[in-house]
Amino acid sequence: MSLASPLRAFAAASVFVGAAAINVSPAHETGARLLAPRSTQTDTAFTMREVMIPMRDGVKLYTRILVPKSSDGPLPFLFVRTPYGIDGVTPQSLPFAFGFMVKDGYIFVFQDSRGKFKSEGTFEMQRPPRLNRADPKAIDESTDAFDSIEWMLRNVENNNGRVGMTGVSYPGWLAAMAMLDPHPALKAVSPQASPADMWMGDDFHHNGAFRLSYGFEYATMMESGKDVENFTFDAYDTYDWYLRLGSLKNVNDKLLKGKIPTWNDFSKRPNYDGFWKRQAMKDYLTRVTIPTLNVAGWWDQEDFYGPVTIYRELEKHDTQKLNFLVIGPWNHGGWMRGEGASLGNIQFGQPTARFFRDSLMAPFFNFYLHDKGTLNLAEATVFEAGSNQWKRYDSWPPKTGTTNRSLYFREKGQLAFEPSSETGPAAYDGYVSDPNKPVPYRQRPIQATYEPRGSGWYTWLTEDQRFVHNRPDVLSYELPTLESDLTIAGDITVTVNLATSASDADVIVKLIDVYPDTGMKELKMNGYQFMVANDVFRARFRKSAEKPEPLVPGKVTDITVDLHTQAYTFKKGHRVMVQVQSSWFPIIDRNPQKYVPNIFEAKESDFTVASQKVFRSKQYPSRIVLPIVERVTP
Ligand code: PG9
Repeated sequence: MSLASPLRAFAAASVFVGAAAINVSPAHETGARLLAPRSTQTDTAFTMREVMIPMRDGVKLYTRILVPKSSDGPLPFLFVRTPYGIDGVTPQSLPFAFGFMVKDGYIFVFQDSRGKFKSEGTFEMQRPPRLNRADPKAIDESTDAFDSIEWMLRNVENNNGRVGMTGVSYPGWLAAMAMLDPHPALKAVSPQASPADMWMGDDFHHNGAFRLSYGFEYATMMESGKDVENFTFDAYDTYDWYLRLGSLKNVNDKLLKGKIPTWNDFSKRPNYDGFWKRQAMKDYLTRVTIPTLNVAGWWDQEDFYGPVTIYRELEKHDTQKLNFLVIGPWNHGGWMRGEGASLGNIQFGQPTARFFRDSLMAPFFNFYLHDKGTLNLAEATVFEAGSNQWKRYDSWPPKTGTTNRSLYFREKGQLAFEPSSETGPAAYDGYVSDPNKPVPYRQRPIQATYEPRGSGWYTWLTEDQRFVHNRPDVLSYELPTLESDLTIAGDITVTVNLATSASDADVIVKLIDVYPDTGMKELKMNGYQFMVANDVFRARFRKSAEKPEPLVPGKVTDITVDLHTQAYTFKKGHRVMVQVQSSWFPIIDRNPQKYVPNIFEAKESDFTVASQKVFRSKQYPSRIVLPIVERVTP
């Protein structure tokens, strides 16, 4: 186990699609493919300038400016800021990634964000907005964007005075931050897969449950040096590695020795305190002055909560109708590469990513930065998987046309629209949750997140859930086979009435589409269990995210899990399934199940086997609430 890694990240493609493209071989479904050295062409349509742009505090940021060699008139800028390195951005590589916009005419600008790669200054993970706004030298990501734009307008010839910003994930967040104190020339922004709240629902925690493998691997990758460096594991199956690691105390005691600031923040701040709140975007999203195209992927393994939350928060203030949402059937950044006709084993029947780039993103920027074309963009453009159709909505979630209906957990593993009439203490399903044998979140072996020789990370949300179905520590409930299509559109919640023998518990709930047992074109798709929505809730936070509280052993407690939002058709002949479990390892750290104030300081002896009872009685009805689309009778 060593922190220093011989693997130097190949960060080129990540400029375009977030960290997902770091250290991946071109054989994988990533942006690397877009930048593969397909061309030895030296005659390109762009000239490139490399500059160090001075910020208000004197720090200089390394920036590449790609100017088209010919244009009919002044051009707008398209500006991307990133912590992942911009060495891969060249006149040769640009058309592979941004070809769909090159044709419209842009001056493309890419910048290493503060403290990373060739930029000066200090990197701070998701630096919160500056506190002292009166201080002319105070900086944050918003001022860095502002100062860069000011410099570009003055120093790059033939610009039309307008700037657009975009980016996926961290670069998407940097684009969103630029909107806080926007430069007046910033005329359109598309934050894509931007995190919004790292404690509530994005990369590092979900509802306070710590995303162990991602948090550890990302923090060490970003903060071991000025570039990005992968942590070297001495095991191929990181499930084993994290289990052997034991208590999270060992991370600093044995490995990091306090050298990774973000890990120190994780371990000192397990609850939703001022640190996480100051970093979260919610409180800053109080006005919409710039047209904003928010983009999310239904099966984004990193940041789905973020873009949907940013859209919803902005929407509260969108009096001029400038705020738009697109959600497609993609993993993290999947809309910016390839065709998007499938993800893992799931087929969507059409090139959804290409459609997004050509028909939504390019026209959005063309309209606001060039005054060209008409903008035929719906408030929300949403891909309904299952029926495999794009749908246009006036609001998201839809305000009309759906009814929230409960599906109740019932005896013998059934789901039903009718609640149970059973009473008494025996109306439950039980299982034993053993923190020493946690349920894997994806099929083992679980390669490191950004394992350069290939990792199942990118598509794990689409994996067949049969690999855990019928494990003794996973409960499953199913509706009978559907006699007609069942479509959902909107927000999903689950309430689990749980009694545990211990004093803390994780509740993981998965909504699953079970494909027909026979008749699928591909044999392996017969009976496939495809996860449509999911999340984890750490029971200690049921009453307050700020002040966790133990559970009372044996007492039935209702735990509500937000499964976020979906548009999906469960087809006739399929079945609706819900699975419940208490561990999801190592994406979620092991809950010791014995309540301790800070799980990062748990002792080995705190990890306790727990008996869980999920109630399904009249008094304690566990249920999932689905936004079912009303059928229009002809
Ligand atoms: N999911 C990555 C990330 C973004 C922001 C903060 C931390 C991680 C990324 O792909 O950039």
